[in-house]
Amino acid sequence: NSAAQLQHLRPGMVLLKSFLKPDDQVEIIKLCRELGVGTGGFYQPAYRDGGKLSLRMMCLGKNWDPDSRSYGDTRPYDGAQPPQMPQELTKFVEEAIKASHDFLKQRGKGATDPAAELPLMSPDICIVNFYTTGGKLGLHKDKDEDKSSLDKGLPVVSFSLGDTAEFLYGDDRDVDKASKIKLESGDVLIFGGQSRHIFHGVSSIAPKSAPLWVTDKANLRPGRLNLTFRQH
Ligand code: AKG
Repeated sequence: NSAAQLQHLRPGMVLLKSFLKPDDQVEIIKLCRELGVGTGGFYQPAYRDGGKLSLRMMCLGKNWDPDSRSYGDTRPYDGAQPPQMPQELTKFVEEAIKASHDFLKQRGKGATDPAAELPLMSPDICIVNFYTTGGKLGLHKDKDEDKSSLDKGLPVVSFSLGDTAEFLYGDDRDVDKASKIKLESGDVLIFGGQSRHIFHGVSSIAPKSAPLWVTDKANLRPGRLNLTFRQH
């Protein structure tokens, strides 16, 4: 995508601004809506103490349960099996990793193997989060994948659609020390290798910041859709 702009945020962490084209964004939103209203679709997860997450969630490929922080074939909420991972989505993930590799290679003047900094990954799990304008997600690490996936630093690939998020990341679970970036509709964020274990979260969603193709063509309700892909 010629409009895409890549930023190297830290070793193993790349932000691809406007990587998903408007038509691709519309396609992904429609796909998530179709899957989201069916079996294993969106629900509001809760912890066993009764607290609820400030977002709605759907898993593809395998279920991830926020309360037990573990993966499974069905979800405890209603016993549903998550929908399969659509091939269309896998394709975008692979293109994004490849674009990051090209970018890292150019940047390092071809001296280093970009896959050493950011390993290749073929996703078998996607967590889809929908944040309304009051939605947020506290600083956390993604550490429930298989040990071998984590040890290899296989990246998390994240797609942002709809309203803009303020995204926090850093080495500590400390909001004041965290770096802040804006994730806008069409942005892809990748963190793997040395950055696989960063703390990250969403502090706020900017109301009415979604582009027109999202609100008018895809008819996304106010809020933000985020897809994070991983290899279990
Ligand atoms: C997660 O699902 O683990 C996230 O951190 C999502 C982050 C985001 O919504 O950008």
